[in-house]
Amino acid sequence: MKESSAQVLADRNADMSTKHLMMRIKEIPKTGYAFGHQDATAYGMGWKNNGNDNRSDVHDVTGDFPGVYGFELGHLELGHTQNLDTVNFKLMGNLIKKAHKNGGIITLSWHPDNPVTLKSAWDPSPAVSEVLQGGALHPKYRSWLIKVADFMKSLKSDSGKPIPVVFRPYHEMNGSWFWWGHGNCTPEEFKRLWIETFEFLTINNNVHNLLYCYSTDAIKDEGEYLKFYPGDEYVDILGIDLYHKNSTEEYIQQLNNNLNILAKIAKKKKKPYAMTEGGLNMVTVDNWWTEVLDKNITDKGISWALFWRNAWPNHYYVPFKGQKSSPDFKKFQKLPNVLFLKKLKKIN
Ligand code: BMA
Repeated sequence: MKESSAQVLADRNADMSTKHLMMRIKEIPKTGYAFGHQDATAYGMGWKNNGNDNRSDVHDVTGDFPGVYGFELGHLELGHTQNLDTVNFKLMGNLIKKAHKNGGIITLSWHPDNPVTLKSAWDPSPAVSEVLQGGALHPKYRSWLIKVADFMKSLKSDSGKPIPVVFRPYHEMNGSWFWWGHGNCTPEEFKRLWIETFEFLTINNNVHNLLYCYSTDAIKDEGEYLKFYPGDEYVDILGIDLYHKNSTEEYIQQLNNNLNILAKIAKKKKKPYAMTEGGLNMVTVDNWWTEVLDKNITDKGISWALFWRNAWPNHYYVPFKGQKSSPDFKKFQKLPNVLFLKKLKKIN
């Protein structure tokens, strides 16, 4: 690969705004890394945005908003008005617009239902071969992708410019819990799914506001990371999802080991990289943000780290007012290398 080709986006016809987003993402590690939260402004602990709120649990605690905003497209493919987590898609569009206007970066995940069984994304029944070109469900799957394309194209700023987003479909494919995951399709089928999705969105549907992010779950080595990788020409950003599930020691080891592997791969490929999901459910360690997280990710060169949603009292990943890790989270927000919205918007 030529030196310069690494600067080219997967989508050769990407909008100017998409190229600009890529530049910002590459620029971030020179200062630090951005802090992200899933569904940050859609709801939080004990509240739900009715359309008029400008609120996030992160802001309640720190007085600053996240730099990166994750939203989820699951059930868009079915034509539903709200996603699988009951976020209305119109509201989502407005929250994306607001986050973008304020200088935030948007990343979209997608947990599409299993197209064969019509059960959830977590139904591992084989389905990928059915939706690929030549498969019985290929036309139906295309109708799903058209809905995704339409939503992406509807994202426009006040002045009518396309809002660029990081699209992160078919994530955690090295795990076997999703229908597109390990053991439920072959790596070759997965790569076809990625490439056909990419081509259908860009070529057939003229979607040009996406950066494509490939993200695995935790890995044991470089080989596992790249097993399903569709190729440099179809990917802009490399991601990894790292959750603190067992002991703190184990997580510290995993952060260091996995982010070093990711950094090594990404540097070879000259692509930016990020911790695309993660966190400690219910943040049960008081000084988790500064001592467990920041200390072990700060020197890795990631562009951002995104924490999962504040869904219920026993399923949340960032503090809300009064939560035990709040004091430490405030310290974390003040670290010069940790970019919440106020600092991230300066990188433009
Ligand atoms: C999972 C959980 C689910 C949710 C899904 C998609 O990790 O939070 O409750 O439906 O993500 O957002």
